[in-house]
Amino acid sequence: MEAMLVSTESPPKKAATAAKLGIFTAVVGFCVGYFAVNVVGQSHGAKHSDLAARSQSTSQMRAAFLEDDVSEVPESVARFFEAKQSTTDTMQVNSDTLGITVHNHYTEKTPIESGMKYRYPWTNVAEPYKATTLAVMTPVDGAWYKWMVDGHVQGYGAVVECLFTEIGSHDVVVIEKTSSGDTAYLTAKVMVKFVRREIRSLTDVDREKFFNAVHILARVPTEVGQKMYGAEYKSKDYFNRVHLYYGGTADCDHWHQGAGFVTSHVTLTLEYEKAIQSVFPDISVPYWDFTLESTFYEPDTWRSSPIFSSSWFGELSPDNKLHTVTDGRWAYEQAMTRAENFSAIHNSYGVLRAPWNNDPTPFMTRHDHVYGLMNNMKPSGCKEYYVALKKTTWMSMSRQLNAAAHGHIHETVGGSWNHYYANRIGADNIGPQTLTFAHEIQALSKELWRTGFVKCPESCSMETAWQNCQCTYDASTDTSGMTSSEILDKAGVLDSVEYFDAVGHLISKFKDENGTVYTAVPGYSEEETKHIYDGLLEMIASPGHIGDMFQATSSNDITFWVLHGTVDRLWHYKRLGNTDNFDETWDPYHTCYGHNPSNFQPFKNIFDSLDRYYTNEELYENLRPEKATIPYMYDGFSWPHCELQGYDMSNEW
Ligand SMILES: [Cu+2]
Repeated sequence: MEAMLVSTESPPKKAATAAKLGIFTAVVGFCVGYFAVNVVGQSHGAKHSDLAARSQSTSQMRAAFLEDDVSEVPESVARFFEAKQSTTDTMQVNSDTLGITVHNHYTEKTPIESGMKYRYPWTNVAEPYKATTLAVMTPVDGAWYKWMVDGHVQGYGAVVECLFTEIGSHDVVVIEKTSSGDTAYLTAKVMVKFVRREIRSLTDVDREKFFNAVHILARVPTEVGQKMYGAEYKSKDYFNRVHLYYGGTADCDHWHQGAGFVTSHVTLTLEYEKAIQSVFPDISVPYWDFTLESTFYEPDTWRSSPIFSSSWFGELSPDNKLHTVTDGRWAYEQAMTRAENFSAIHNSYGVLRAPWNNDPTPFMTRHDHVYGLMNNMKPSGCKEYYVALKKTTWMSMSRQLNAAAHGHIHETVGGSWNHYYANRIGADNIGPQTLTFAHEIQALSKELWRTGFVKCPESCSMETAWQNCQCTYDASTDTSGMTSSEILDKAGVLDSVEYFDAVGHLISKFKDENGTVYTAVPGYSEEETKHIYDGLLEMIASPGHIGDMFQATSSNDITFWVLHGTVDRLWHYKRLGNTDNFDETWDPYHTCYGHNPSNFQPFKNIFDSLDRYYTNEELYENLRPEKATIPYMYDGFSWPHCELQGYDMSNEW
């Protein structure tokens, strides 16, 4: 553990960081002017008084230094820090008034929700690589103060500054000596963690730094980046490939539609956070609380939220044939081409995308339509969060986190287009029913691909038009001898689909009580039923082109990385709450590897350096929010806009 004065000479670790930043200067050069304007503009007045205070404390420091005759701390102080477990993280000796505050420029105004019941347990929290102010709460007139951090003299005076560089618990002692010679001590444990904040509450500098680090990961390959930034650096393509390997194989989805979704995505985000911190050690991954968009916008207006300005997440519905962002920081964000040498999984064009998504576009894609129709959804929000918080079992909560509390962000950001049979829906037929069906297309056609009925060409050159290189089900070449209903049943489609007949009647039951597929759906003749099955198969036979966020390399879109922290934040809150009402049993009955407690996930050396992969249950334990070893925490758990709508967002029940 180490801590140091901001103004002292750099130990090796800090020097290494400075070198990194030096390398980086050229790359971020273009935005330096922007930083300068903002920083100076915001804090001109504040800076003045700050400097005055600092020079005052410097003069105090010299005098205090000469007066320092307290060279040892009492036994009780030493014992306090050695104790593995204590009920409190501060202790006073010879005083009941001495107290301290720990803050930085964020927590000075908005303290972290910590040190109270059903929140993080630590009274004093600091953030690594952020200038931290340690201050005596009510300094005694004429008294002399000395600070020790992790056994080293940190400074003198009622206020000192400190820069922690390692996460975990740090020991702080402040010694007070009054003019009459009385000595008192306050000992405090300070928990140091990266704090994840809603992206809108970051300073301009921190937000820019985060986005710039994301750009570095997109442009510097892992092998090069590890030489520059160290072993924790991994490129964007590395993360895309991992997500593709676990979400894009034919056997089943190892990362979604089961409890493994939570542990995998939360740990992937943490691994990503470590990678961006290898570039800038003081940043963390912000989260996007889309309940704000959900609350304050309508389905046809939420894409105009300022969060999608070209210098933040970028445009959500680029108006061009490729559905590619062409303006701002995500303009022409690359999707890896010629990926055959990099990944065993890719599409027919060799682009690093889900194999059922035969889009040749070499850039990140987004669309506000699904299945050729304007998407009528907006992010889900307060209600879905509330429902997640009130779940009483881990199994049901993980399902809610996987689905509704995820906000429909993947679908509404990614969208889909170029479905071959979508034009079967006539313009005058579009109603809520058609849209419900359109929302399901991606999942349904993916299952047809998984069962081998939808097939994609082995490979297509980039010159091949998309119409000639489609993934589709072709009845004329199907040698299985199966009927449409048998194919749909084998792919599991009949258990979940909601289909609407030509006049808009909903058909959602395709099986009788015994699970036998109807040869005549109630209310329809056998002839009509066959027609329904054939039509349904044809409709979902063409997965079309799917926006990156809505398929297995969703991690190519910046919105992916700010989305799963949002889900994790709810999980933190739940686990800090009343555990008497939360059954944490993890059922081992999932049929797809990746979703059971003993299944391994592709992560190692995240919480230790044992060089072995973690199982889901190990991740579940390591990710407990109250643990000292988890490197991050969230700034808080309040949703005033949800409370105003009548949702009780407490976790105390
Ligand atoms: Cu995912």
